[in-house]
Amino acid sequence: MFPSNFLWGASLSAHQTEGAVNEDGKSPSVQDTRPRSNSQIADFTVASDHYHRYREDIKLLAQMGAKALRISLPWTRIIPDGVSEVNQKAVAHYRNVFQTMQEYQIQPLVTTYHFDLPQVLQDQGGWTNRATVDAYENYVRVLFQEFGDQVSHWLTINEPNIMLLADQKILGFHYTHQERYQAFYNLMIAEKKAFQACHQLVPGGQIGPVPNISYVYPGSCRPQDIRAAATFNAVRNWGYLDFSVRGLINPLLQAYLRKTGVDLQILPEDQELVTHNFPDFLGINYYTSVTVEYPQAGQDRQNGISDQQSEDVYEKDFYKGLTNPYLEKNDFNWTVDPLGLQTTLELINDRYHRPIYITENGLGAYDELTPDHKIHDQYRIDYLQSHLESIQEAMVNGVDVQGYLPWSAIDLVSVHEGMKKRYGLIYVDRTEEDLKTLNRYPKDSYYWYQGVIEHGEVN
Ligand code: BGP
Repeated sequence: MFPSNFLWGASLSAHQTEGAVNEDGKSPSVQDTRPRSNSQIADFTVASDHYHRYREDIKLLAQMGAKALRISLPWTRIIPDGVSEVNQKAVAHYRNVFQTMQEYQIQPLVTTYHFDLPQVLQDQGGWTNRATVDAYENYVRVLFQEFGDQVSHWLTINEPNIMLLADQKILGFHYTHQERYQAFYNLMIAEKKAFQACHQLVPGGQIGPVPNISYVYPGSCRPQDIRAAATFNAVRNWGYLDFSVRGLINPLLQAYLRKTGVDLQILPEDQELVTHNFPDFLGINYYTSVTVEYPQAGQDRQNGISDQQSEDVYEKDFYKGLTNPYLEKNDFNWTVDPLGLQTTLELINDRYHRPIYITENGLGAYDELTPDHKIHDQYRIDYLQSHLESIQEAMVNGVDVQGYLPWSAIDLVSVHEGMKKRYGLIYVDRTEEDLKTLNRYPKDSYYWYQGVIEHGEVN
């Protein structure tokens, strides 16, 4: 049984759902401009039309029993030039969104920024330019002032680790190694400024980071493989959370940065900021696990940590991803590993001692709409059920998990695969090529989740 105050909900991001890219003063983000290699058609122009249909979506989620909804706010709508003028039309729109949630007794969890940096800022170097930190601080201060009376729970920056490590696929361009880690540092400083500003401006406000964490297995018990897994864990997972929660650069990440010749530009005033501003809780996005070994001579290939697929991971002299023979995969080659989630939660609890919200977890799949508008997604139910069972086990073992907000509330444009790959509890009737009706149809998983919420248990 989950506790009666457990925050059952679901998650979305702005650019993947809203559409309306040319409306109400929005400027282009790096997501609007990035080349979409494997999906030319399902761009973000219309997406799931959530900007116009948010009332309908919130109502459906309320009928499912949701007590919370995680959305993101688009910087490009709130401050279209990235740095100065606040767009009052956008502020009015999101005040209405939060008002609607309140009417349905749905608590918002709000991500300040989910992959969609204003293109105007990217043109000036994006996160490699320290001026972007100042622009972000100004932006979040606007958010806390405008919405602090409606939103108490904030999330800073969605998955900075994945955004940077999978730059080409997510952002549409490549950082050099030095740029990537300067961007990492600047993002982490930006996050600290958001902690500080939230605590100053939102009475009773709470804020947390939202990294993507994958459990990392060593390919064998060979010491070199253990070291490879430890380094990859630091680079992919702990580097971000250690900076955020402990205010330090993880020693294995330090070693990696030193060996790879990274020279971070750190300002003298950063130390004070970094060691005095901390999160109230952790948002954790979890989908999969990764297995790595130490790369043997002659195994050279292109460096990459391109997304959530173990086999893409490679960095000469550090780690090489491989298939874990003990685990199954989904249709998109992502390993399915609920026990990895339990272990991850227990480790995070041990390292950071903070309440946790699962802010993303879900199954991307090819859903098929039947002629009578049903989606029989037993595969998604199985995925969600097994992960919820793991969460429950972790909670029994003392981990303070406060809520579960699976990805995603409604179907949306997948970062990597457009509309082919669906995550929603609610189907959105469009294909890659055809906007069709954009009607919403609850899937079997929606009704299953409704039962889970109602009874507070998974079985
Ligand atoms: C996370 C992102 C989400 C979402 C999800 C699934 O990393 O925060 O925005 O897209 O991954 O990824 P994809 O759409 O590529 O399957």
